[in-house]
Amino acid sequence: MSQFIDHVFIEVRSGDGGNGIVAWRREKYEPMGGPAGGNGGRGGHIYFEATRDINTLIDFRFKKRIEGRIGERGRHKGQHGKNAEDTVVRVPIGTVIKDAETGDIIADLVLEHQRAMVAQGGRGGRGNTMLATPQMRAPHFCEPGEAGIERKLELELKVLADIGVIGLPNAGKSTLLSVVSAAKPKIADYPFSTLEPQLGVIKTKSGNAFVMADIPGLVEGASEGVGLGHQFLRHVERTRMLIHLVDISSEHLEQDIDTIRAELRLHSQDLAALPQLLVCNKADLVDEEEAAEIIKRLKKHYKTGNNKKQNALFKGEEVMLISGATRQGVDELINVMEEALTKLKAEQPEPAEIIFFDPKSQERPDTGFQIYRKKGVFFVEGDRAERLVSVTNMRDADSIHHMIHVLRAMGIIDALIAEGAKHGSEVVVGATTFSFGEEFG
Ligand SMILES: Nc1nc2c(ncn2[C@@H]2O[C@H](COP(=O)(O)OP(=O)(O)OP(=O)(O)O)[C@@H](O)[C@H]2O)c(=O)[nH]1
Ligand SMILES: [Mg+2]
Repeated sequence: MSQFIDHVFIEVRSGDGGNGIVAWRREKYEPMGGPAGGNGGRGGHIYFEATRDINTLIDFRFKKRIEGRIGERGRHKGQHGKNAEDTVVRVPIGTVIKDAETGDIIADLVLEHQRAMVAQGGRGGRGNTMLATPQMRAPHFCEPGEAGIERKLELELKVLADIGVIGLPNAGKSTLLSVVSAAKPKIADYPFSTLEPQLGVIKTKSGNAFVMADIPGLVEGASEGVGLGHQFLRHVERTRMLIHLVDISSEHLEQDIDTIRAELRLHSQDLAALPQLLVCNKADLVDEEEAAEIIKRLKKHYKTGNNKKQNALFKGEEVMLISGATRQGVDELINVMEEALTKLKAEQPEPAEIIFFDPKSQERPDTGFQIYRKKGVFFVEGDRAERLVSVTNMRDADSIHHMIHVLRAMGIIDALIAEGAKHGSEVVVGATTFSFGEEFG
């Protein structure tokens, strides 16, 4: 548990729709019946799903591109091709998915089984059955399947901590983390020695394990951007409870406490409403009696015992005394946290499944094309144009007519003319070469 934020860039492409087909009814007494080509099936969607079974994004270091399955092509007798199976990419709970091009957050997967669709599969193309009209009862053409959606994504793993430790710089947060877990954070006798949130796993005697995060950098003005604490508070927003650590030897203890509490409230009401345990650290620096006085004073001042919910969680231990240096009170603190967390987890069962649909998962830059000229030959590049040509029957005049109609509607014919294509110019679309103005004009 060293790295707090795990981070990768990947590409996804949903499955292309299956092509429609051209087919004809062949019945005993009707040798050449009407059109019978079915539609292609839908291409596979791409989903991301959060799971407990994975803890890192390390798999994506080698799996940089994920492609959805292609829909089945249409079948004979007017039957549609099968939709492709969707692709479900499993990621750890706590994965934030962003559009790498815009930086927009697509989904923040914080719950087990939570899903987000990031790219919708292409629709299947229509077969000639569906394309028949009263004017053209027997079309010899069909539609290509729609292209899949291609996206660049950024995945970021923000590990979810059960407990967030907040407190002024130098309060001893890193020291506490290092004594309750195997984490080895930097500890130093000056403020801001920790620059990024640190995580540690606390293993309790009864065999439970929970994650504690040290959230550094909270100071007065943090909610206005002073220090680094503000951006780190995002991480604590997902924790179930907070430990507010203070240095009991401070000469202005109440002021220290109020500063942090005020920053919390300014940042987010939800955060301020989390169960919070006030823990006085550095007990070894004051004598026992003095410490007991201070605890009494704080309990009275903050009337912690009056908060029923807190009370139920912490059983009158709303202000605790520890020393990270000598480990005094640390085992009791672990017990209190464990009990409170067990209750909190039981109170907030996780919803079974939530699905996000990103509207952008349906945006198809499908109609885009490019024309370039090389040694007098015109090349048309573009997914939809190439697919269209690939499903067109070049021996059938109606089909070619339909293809040209669609290419014209896409603006490709005009663009070729603008580029200088003339009667007889060679035009290459995908794997097919045309003579402009004859089949193609
Ligand atoms: N005497 C005493 N010193 C402590 C105790 N806990 C921490 N310290 C000291 O206090 C100083 C700050 O401790 P850290 O754990 O680095 O404090 P922090 O809250 O992580 O500080 P930042 O990362 O700067 O926000 C260090 O010199 C620690 O050795 C304690 O219980 N008793
Ligand atoms: Mg620290």
